[in-house]
Amino acid sequence: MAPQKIGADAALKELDGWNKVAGGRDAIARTLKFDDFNAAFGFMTRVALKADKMDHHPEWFNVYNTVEIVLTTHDCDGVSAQDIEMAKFIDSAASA
Ligand code: H2B
Repeated sequence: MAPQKIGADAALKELDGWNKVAGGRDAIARTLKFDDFNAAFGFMTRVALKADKMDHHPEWFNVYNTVEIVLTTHDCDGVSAQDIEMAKFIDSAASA
């Protein structure tokens, strides 16, 4: 069964540090900065393992110590509970 769309506005009420993406797409975004590439890639590795377990994958872009992340659920064409779970995991992994 496809996950249910919650929508970015409702999801953002449960999250700190996340924003709506520009351009009308129902998705949320956060940009994180780390000390260096090693820290950024270590974070990405932890998130990748979680994503694989959840079968829910971020859209992301990395340059050196910066990771730009967009979360949305392709199966329902918008933000779902899976994105909220992933966003919370990302926040905890980034501050670990
Ligand atoms: N990730 C995200 N972000 N959204 C999805 O809808 C999604 C996914 N669907 N990862 C999964 C994989 C689906 O394509 C597979 C077939 O389960």
